[in-house]
Amino acid sequence: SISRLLRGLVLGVAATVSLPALSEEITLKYAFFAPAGTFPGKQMTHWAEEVNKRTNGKVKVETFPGGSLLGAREMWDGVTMGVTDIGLSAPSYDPGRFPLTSGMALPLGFENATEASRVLWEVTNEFQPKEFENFKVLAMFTSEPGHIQSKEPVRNLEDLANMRLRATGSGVPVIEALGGSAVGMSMPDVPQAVQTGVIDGTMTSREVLRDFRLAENLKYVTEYPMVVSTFAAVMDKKKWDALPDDVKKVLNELGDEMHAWTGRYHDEENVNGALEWAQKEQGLTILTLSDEETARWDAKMAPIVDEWIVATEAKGLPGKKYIERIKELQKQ
Ligand code: 3IO
Repeated sequence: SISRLLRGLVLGVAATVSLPALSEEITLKYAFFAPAGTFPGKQMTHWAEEVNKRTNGKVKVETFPGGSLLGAREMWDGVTMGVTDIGLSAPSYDPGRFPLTSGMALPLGFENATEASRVLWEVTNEFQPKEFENFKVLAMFTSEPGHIQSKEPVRNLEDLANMRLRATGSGVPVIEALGGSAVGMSMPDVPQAVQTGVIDGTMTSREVLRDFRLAENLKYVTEYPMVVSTFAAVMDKKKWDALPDDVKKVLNELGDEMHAWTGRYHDEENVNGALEWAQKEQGLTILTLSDEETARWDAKMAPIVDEWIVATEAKGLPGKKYIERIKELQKQ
């Protein structure tokens, strides 16, 4: 991955050197760590096409999906170093780097990606978290709340006790609170980890059953929505500042639209389509928890938010206000 970073750096420098004067055509490189056919990848393609259309062809966006330029955890530094102009990655993979935004990936009872994506965009604009200070945030959105997807059925906490489940960085404490053992890894690494038996399942949004073909091995979903994953598409602040005003205006307008576009696509087509496919073609079983069992799970989740507030305030960050505002915005 160092060699990939170096290769990317060389490509990036070459692209920077050949950047035309700003009155001319502008080409922006946009990197993402997972395949173009996944929902964040579709979001990237849609953004690229809209930018080209709305600037009357003046801005071209060259996309690099599938980690061809940068992997998930390399993305942020890759943007700063100029390996890519724009990078899309998941702040929820790295709560230490994005301490305030990690509050969005707590068990807060989001209904779906459309709601959580709107709230994420609004709290980010309102709080302007310091963790993004060197970046211009071009778009943000979330996945739907993650569900346990497993080889063996999970019907109660006892079933979870000896399971190794993959989670994002923010999802680790959630799986641990339920008594499971959590393994953090990036989404593209999950299919192989499932096939080789490194993990018994994953806690993720459910479209991955189709988009990463996980339903071939994971035959059970437990109907208990947990935490969303957050995504941000960012550009280096200095590079943003150098863009012409008319281009900035187009990108700002599009930024305001992307959370709703992506949330709708993910909730209505992506997840539903995947669940139908997995049930019909792969024999997926969806398990519901009894009311009594749901109450046990809810009780395990309850302290997580308060613990996060205490830890975040101790870092000198407005964790309490951030969560209060999220709860207000959820009602709107
Ligand atoms: C994700 C990342 C890349 C492509 C598709 C995806 N669906 C959900 C995620 C985020 C993630 O890793 C997770 O567990 O929620």
